[in-house]
Amino acid sequence: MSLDAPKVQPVNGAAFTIGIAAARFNSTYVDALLHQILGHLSAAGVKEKKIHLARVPGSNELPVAAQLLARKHRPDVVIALGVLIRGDTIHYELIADAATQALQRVALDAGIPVINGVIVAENQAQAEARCLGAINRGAEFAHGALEMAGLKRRLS
Ligand code: DLZ
Repeated sequence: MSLDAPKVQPVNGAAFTIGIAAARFNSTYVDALLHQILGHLSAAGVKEKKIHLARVPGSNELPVAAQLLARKHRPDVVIALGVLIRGDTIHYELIADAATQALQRVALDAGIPVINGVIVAENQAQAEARCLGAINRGAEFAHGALEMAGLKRRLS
C-alpha cells in the first residue's frame, strides 16, 4: 500500500442524494454559494430531484435543519450554508462556534457527512471575496460534499 495521498478522482454523483440547509440571513452571499454549488453538483451528474433544500432564518438554525434533512431523506451528505459577518457584538462568534460544534454532532450522530459551509467573515469585503469574488468557497464545498458522499458509499 502506498502512503502517498491519492489525488481526488472526479466523482460520478448520479446516484447521490444530497441535503442542503441554507440560511436566509446575508442571502446575497448565501444564494451565490448555493448557485455555485448547484452548478458543480449538476456537472458531477447529481440529479435535481435528489437534492433536498431547506431554507432557515440564519446560521444558528442550520444544525437542526441538517438533522431534519438527515432523518427525513437519509442523504449521502448534507451541506450547511450560512454567512456570518462581524457586527457590533460577539453574537456572530457565538453562533459560529455553536453551529460548528452542532453540525459536527449531527454528522456523527446520523453517520452522515455534513459539510460546514458557514463562512465566518470579519467584514463585508471578506464575505464578498469568498462568495462572489476570487475565493470560490462554493466549489470547495461542492467538491468536499461529493468526495464525502463517495466515501460514505464505499465504507458504509
Ligand atoms: C441575529 C443574526 C446576526 C446578528 N447575524 C447573523 C449573521 O451574520 N449571519 C447569519 O447567518 N445569521 C445571523 N443572525 C441570525 C441568527 O443566525 C439566528 O437566525 C437568530 O439569532 C435566531 O435564532
